[in-house]
Amino acid sequence: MTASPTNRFLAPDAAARPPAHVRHAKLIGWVAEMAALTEAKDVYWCDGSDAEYERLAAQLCAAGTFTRLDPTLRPRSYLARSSPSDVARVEDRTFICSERAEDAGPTNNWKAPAEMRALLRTGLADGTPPLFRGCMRGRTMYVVPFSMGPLGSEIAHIGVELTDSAYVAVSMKIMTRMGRAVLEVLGNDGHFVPCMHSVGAPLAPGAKDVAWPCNPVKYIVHYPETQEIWSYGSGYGGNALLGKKCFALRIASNMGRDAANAAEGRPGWLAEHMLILGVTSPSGRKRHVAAAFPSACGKTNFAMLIPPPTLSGWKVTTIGDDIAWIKPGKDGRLFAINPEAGYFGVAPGTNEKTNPNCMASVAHDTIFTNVALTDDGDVWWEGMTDVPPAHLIDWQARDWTPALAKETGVKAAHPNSRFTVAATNNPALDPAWDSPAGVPIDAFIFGGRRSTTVPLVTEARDWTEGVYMAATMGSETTAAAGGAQGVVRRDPFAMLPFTGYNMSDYFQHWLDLGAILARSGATLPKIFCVNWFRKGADGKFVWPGYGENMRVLRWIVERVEGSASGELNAFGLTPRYRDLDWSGLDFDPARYALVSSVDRDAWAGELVLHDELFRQLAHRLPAELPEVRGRLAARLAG
Ligand code: SAT
Ligand code: MN
Repeated sequence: MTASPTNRFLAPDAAARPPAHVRHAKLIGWVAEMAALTEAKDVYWCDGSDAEYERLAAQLCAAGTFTRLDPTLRPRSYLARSSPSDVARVEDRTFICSERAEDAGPTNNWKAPAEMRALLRTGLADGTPPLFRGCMRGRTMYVVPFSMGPLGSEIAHIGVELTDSAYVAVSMKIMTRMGRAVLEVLGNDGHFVPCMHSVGAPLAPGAKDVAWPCNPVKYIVHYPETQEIWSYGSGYGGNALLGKKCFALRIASNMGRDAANAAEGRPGWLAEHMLILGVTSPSGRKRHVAAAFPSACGKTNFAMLIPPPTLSGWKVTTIGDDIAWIKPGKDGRLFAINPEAGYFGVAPGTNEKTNPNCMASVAHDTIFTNVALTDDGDVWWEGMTDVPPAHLIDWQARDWTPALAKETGVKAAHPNSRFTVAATNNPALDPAWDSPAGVPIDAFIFGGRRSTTVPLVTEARDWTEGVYMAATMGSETTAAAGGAQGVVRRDPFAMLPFTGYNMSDYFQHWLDLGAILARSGATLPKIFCVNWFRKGADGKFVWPGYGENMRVLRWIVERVEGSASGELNAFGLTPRYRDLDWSGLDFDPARYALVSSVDRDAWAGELVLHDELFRQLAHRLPAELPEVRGRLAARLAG
């Protein structure tokens, strides 16, 4: 490698001498080039071992990034506190840099790749240096090889993240199949997606580091044509764990679409913001469901659901809690894998009642970020217990008491505080969760967070109407992303922040895939739309949610089986009160009406919002969607 003249801290040849087991010339060359650009102090190749995890965790404790939790209360677990300026995904700083702006489409931020490369990597014409030059000075660059999907599976893809954050390296060990085994699969010339990450906080010689280095300037950048990711300035979640939203959704959605060719009858595949669960009926019949919800709308809870006692013959098992890669099998059925190996879930609201499986999962070997610390060295967050502890250290390391919270409203845990935990910690893990072939999907569910308008559950009349439902889905925004919360925005397929190309083309891809599979004689999954979040006049949720969602899931599965009935309305098919199993739940028809009614006026208003979305997406919008809208309007008027 050529060390740049300003490269004072780079151990000479640090990157040029990778471990003996690394044989991939292109990877070695790229690592050397990036070490030179970033002027990293040294380069460390992660092997993914437990010993390495423990070493890095100890180092993070020494640096003040991690606090080791009490070994009896929370064995082998840590608490990290981020900078208050780095607590969520930054959608306004996320870019899809396709060659043509129209291929990113109106819902993505776009910059020409050449312009972005100048900004990040090569420097501006006026001499402004690129953001990545020297950005790792004084820091180690970790080389993190990872597989999204079971190692060696035909559906899986490999990435390599270079990062100057040890927090990211240990998180990637939990969230992906990470380390030396991945390099074995990669061999001498296997394909990998390069994922470049820096917190953007070079350390001057002798300077004291902060616990959570980051930069006020942030860029989360994707180049779909060359399949590259460049992320700068943030160490948090999806901004920094690049296998997750950046690769497994934004880049992978491009891969799945690029693999399709409608004219040649090639369906391609889907990369979706979906949990995957297995549902086993009392008779032992197993079905699989993939469900899309926006961030922080309960995907993890749904994926780990425990049915209420009266439905205890039913069983739900988790394949994935956030992302699904879905490919047609030889028989035309759709098979899904979870590309991830862990959960990066929202902590607040999680408790023994709402999600006991999750509480068991995070009982040990967990990294917590931005939750509160108890006086005995455990964690706490809003909603974990009815009565909060008398004293806590809050997520910003300040004293916290219930009285203070009452007075000022200050939260002990950040609303987007998270746990990072391996899937194998989950007591409800499905035996097929790591199956290279994936599981066959029988139903898709799309759900938003809507306090009004959208009924509890509706089955689409057919694939096209299902795509319409998903495309026009709205949801109230949550703390998972920066910006205003509780505002209804259209979030097509819960993919608004994650589709790595033009949203209209994405709709077309779904329609084409359905048409191609239907032509081949395959039975397509049924499509449903759900809403757990309708509120009553008192502002409280009407539907109890959580485990009680089993009642809806049962109806969905029985619709797939052909054994449950419902009633057609303007929007689709919904269960009547008598079509659901109410045993053990005090929920009368009047309450059911509050969560299931389709109000004509509200829907007239909703259609205006659909029109707004279609106007925004008019360029290349599939004609089928306005056609469905026309039919819907006619039924509402009729
Ligand atoms: O921060 S993440 O993108 O990983 C979580 C989410 O928004 O779903
Ligand atoms: Mn998510």
